[in-house]
Amino acid sequence: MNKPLVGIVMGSSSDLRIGQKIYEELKSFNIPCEVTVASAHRTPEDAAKYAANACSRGLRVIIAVAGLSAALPGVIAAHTTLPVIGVPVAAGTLGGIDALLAIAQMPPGVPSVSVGIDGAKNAALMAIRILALEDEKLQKALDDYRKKNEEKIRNSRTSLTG
Ligand code: RP5
Repeated sequence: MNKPLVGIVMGSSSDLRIGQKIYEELKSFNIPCEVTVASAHRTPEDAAKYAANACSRGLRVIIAVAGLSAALPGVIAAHTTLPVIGVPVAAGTLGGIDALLAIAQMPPGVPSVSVGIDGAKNAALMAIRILALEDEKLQKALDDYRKKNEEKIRNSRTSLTG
């Protein structure tokens, strides 16, 4: 089995509905990946250790999935120089806005980027774009994907006029 290139870290097993979608999207491009649970607040040492060892284990991108006061992507970013993509989860009373802001509003020097709330698909696709920078075959797969999407949109035009 190939060594994972993308690490999906979730703040809780309750984030699995998002983690699973990311995993499936990555798998549809044959990207080796792994899924882990480590919480920035409940198991902070585990989260820090995961991030600190990620690069030397061969990971190239980390996708951190968390809801509520989502510190996980930031904590991961604080312990690695790998690109960190945060996925804010619609958990709790604020519907994910809290997590979105927590991920996006990182202090200068410690970047984590955020996709939209519950944005599993785009998180996976962004990770794939990063990997494709050094992988021509993957770049070609992304081009094919984009063309297929174009076709889908064109074919979905309605015939309503007037
Ligand atoms: C966050 O709190 C997790 O990422 C999850 O989205 C949310 C709720 O966690 P649980 O109480 O379901 O474990 O840390």
